[in-house]
Amino acid sequence: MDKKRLSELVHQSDAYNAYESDEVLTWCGGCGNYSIQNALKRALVLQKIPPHKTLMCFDIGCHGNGSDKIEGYTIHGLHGRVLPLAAGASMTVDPDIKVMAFAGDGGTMSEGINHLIHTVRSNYPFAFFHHDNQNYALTTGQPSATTKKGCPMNAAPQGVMTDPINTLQLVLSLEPSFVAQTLSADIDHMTDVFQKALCHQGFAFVNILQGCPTYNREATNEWYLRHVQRVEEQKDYDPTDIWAARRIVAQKEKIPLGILFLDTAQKDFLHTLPDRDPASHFPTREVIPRDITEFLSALE
Ligand SMILES: Cc1ncc(C[n+]2csc(CCOP(=O)(O)OP(=O)(O)O)c2C)c(N)n1
Ligand code: SF4
Ligand SMILES: [Mg+2]
Repeated sequence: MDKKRLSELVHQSDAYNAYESDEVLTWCGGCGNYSIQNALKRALVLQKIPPHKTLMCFDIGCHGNGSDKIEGYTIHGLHGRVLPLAAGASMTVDPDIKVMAFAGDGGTMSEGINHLIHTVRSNYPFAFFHHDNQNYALTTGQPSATTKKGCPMNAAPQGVMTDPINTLQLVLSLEPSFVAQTLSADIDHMTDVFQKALCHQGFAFVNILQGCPTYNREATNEWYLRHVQRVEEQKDYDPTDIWAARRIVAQKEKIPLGILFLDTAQKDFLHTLPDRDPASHFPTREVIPRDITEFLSALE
């Protein structure tokens, strides 16, 4: 069965519906957050991960308002701080729980850029979905570190004076283990990339070029679709070659999409820790279930 057909069938399944929440969606019409969350649900279902086996950590922002739009365990943390939140969670939850983090370009590339650097270096075991809509959207369209130079924004009507930061170049300079880029206008591509990120043993950095029709009128879905180039369609592209990845994100002709870099040999943070003699398992495995019925009834 082709991927498109499979993806459509997933959308109609009970496993997909288990992720649907009753909350009212509040994003603007045409917002990329709809398709991102749709692709995430498809990817989780295709990976056979049910809602009760997830822990989704959300930053503050438009994307973060998705925290109650999806079933599963969710935490809505502080602005710019979702990475240490998810890193801590990934160290302490049961290893069967899939930890994920979601944040915008504002929180990630300014307030929390220090956390990004150390999370990549430490290779914590969780997947990170970076919603890059090139602005601080929830606070009504201020420029972020990824806004294009010269682009007029609220609070910068003359346009931003600095060049945008090259997020992928920064991440690739930190010896990452997984770096991918995808596009909110292409739900099948996102579903595919998200599944690979969910399977990765280590920190999976997924940059999502997200449409924000309300505040980012320059990089529209149509504009992106004209400018992207899928690395999986380039037969000589080698995602295990860090310099190939660094070259492709440095050039300005086309925006690369797909798995740009993958190092499966790198151990994630948990597996770099020495065993606590004589135990050779995670501390969470040592939690002993206790019957607390008697204790609870004493409190009534
Ligand atoms: C430390 C801190 N600084 C600023 C804010 C105000 N604030 C809340 S959301 C937001 C914009 C978020 O932009 P981004 O992270 O790109 O997410 P988006 O809304 O674009 O999805 C800002 C500035 C805050 N809540 N906390
Ligand atoms: S302001 Fe932009 S990111 Fe926020 S909900 Fe509207 S379209 Fe989406
Ligand atoms: Mg943003």
